[in-house]
Amino acid sequence: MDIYIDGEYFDKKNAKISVFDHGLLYGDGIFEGIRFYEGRVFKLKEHIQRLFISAKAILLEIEMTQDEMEEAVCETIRKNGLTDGYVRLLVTRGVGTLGLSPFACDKSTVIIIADSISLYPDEKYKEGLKLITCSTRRTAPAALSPSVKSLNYLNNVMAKVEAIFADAEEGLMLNEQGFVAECTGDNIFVVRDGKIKTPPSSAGALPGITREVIFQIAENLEVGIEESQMTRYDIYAADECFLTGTAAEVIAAVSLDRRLIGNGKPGPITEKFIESFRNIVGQEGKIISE
Ligand code: PXG
Repeated sequence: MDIYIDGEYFDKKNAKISVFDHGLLYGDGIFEGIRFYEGRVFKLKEHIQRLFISAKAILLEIEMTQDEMEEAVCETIRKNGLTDGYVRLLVTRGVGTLGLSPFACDKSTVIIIADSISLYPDEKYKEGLKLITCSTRRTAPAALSPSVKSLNYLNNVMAKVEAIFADAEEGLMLNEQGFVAECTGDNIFVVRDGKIKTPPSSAGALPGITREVIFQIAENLEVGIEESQMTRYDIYAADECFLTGTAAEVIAAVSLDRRLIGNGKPGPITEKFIESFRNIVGQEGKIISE
């Protein structure tokens, strides 16, 4: 495996960064997860744009242009001879002295890993996921905007642990006010009476790139969709529910807190969206081998 660190490639054993990198010391940095299918990188521009906006929000200077970053992602995939997989792209604050100030860091570090990822076992894509509500809340906007894809995922990690301990595959995270935000690593959608609803990003949902694709599919299929403040009741009362994320793709959720959602099986609209999503990822995306 060839891993990109600041323009050079290292094998897995030698791909290392300093213990003085503020990404490690303070979780000071940002990341993206990007998928590629059949030799094309899906929504590459959108991921890189979101990365640069996250960087701006935390005053992190990336010493590359967006075009150069896109090329570095493609080059890393090419170097690894992959056609299908997952890219984990990180930008850390870089090496500095002890102490919080990011201004003690010389320059940011860019890391690109191209690998495979399997978030849920295959059968879960047919059966759907069990969800529980986590007591760990989504990051409050007054602490850090939940739109920044930062290297601070500890509350999401703790929420995931709650889900695993409760024998569920995913955990639902509420915001400080008790409204539905999203799951630990995916956005959430419900279907009721043929219409789709998802929480707005102001409720603590990451502005997901897969979430955007769902809006695009809804338009193509002429299915009504809207952002709406939601409580857990809206999920208990839904006919269908599904989750989206680059790693998770589109997957049904069939129960929440032991209440079956609809009849407890992936619903027809969810299945249509899964099929449509699979078609889109096979057709769109930046071609890697150029
Ligand atoms: N919400 C959160 C909190 C996320 O971290 C999503 C939603 C989905 O967004 P996209 O843009 O991917 O549709 C995410 C995505 C990883 C990893 O290890 C990354 C995420 C989720 C799970 C694992 O790279 N981020």
